[in-house]
Amino acid sequence: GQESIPEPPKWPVLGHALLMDRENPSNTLLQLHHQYGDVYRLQFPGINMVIINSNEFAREVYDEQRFHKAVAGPLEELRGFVKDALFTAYHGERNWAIAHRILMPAFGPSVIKSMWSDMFDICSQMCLKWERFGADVPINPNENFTQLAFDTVALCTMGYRNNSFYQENTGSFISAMQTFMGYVEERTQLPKVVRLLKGHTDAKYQKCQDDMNVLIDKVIATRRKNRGVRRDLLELMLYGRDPKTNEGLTDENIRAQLITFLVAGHETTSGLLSFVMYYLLKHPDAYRKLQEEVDSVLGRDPIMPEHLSKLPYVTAVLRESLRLSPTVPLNLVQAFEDTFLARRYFVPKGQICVIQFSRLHRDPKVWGDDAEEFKPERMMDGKFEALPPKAWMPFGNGSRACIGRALAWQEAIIAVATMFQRFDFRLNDPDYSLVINQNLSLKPVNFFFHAIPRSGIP
Ligand code: MNH
Repeated sequence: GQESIPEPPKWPVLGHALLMDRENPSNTLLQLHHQYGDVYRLQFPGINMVIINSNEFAREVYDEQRFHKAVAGPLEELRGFVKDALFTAYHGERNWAIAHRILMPAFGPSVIKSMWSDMFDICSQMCLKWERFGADVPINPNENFTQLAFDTVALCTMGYRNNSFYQENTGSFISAMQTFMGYVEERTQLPKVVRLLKGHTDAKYQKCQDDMNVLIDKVIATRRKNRGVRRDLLELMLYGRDPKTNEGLTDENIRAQLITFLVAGHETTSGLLSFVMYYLLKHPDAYRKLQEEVDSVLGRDPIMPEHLSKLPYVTAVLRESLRLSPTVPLNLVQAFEDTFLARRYFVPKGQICVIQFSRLHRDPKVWGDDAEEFKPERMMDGKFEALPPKAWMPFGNGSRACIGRALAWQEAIIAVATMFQRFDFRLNDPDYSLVINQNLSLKPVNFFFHAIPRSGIP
């Protein structure tokens, strides 16, 4: 039979807007999940969503025959700037397919491996800084890891050195980007009508975009004059041809793609590293196991590509952190045609569905009664590979999944292994309990630690 999707009581016009805890929406979402079940409907002015909270329903909406990526909310706002670049392209948009075919090889295993020494270089800058500051200075992971992640993507994809660790602040590009992303967040909170009426009239909003464009245009122009100095993503974008249409990318599109990599690649990876530190510092057993693995595999040597397969515990810690604290907290998809979920809930064509990773990743049917606990052991010894389909989705789904996954992964392993090889860590506040800031990405708030250089490691 047919049933309607459960829905909390709502106000006229505002719908469920007043229900949401603005500071911490995940509190409300947790409560609604318990109250209304694995699938329920929410309505805000101008948008109506079906919220997906379990593996059973995720498997349905991740069926690419029935649902496709939706560009709505913050993605729609970001699209105002970077248009049809990979992350913000509409489903089926022509330039997405062309760029995807040109760029996929550039994110392949051999290219990612060739980024090794650049990644290690940036990570060493961070470690040197911590060594010089010493054990007494509290370290803000969000700041440090944002600098690490930003400098890494900028260097690895386009040969640009932001030198964040040598600057007083993060540098003008990062601050322009952060201000801009602040606007994206702010505007996403507004009803669509208000957004359309306001337009993008704010001069500061425009200036951030101009600043970013100017810098990226310089990077592109310099490379045009120095063809072949690096074999990186920028080179491929400038001179690569789509094997299918034989078309290349326009300079405007390349600029948008580069900015997309920086936007998509720095907060996400930075948040992952912050949460890894949080979980390790709160779980001394896991901390000890990880450091023992690092010591026995690396000794005093710098990490090399051949070490990767010998660090299963480091890998499991990253996976488990992303399960409990997926730094991209949700995914939006849309129905191709009228359809039913679980054969009984009607979903009309175009319906937006929101997959809540924090709920999906705690589905007790998949993860068991200890789903809330941090246990890296569940992510190793073949158990990760044996998970049911669509159980662990922090990098998204199918053709629109994260193109930077292997880059982020290699960067994170280099960083975690090198940090624990060179330092011991302790919490600044031993009683710190996790407060999460949920904007476009998740990060821990007011979290500080100390890095104590280990004797005997150069
Ligand atoms: Mn990334 C898409 C998560 C690192 C560049 N990324 C996605 C999606 C998720 C995601 C989820 C799918 C979004 C959607 O369906 O709407 N990304 C992550 C996480 C990390 C990450 C959790 C780090 C940890 N991403 C990176 C890095 C880069 C990058 C690093 C760039 C170098 N991501 C992208 C791009 C897309 C994307 C580009 C869009 C791909 C496409 O749609 O073709």
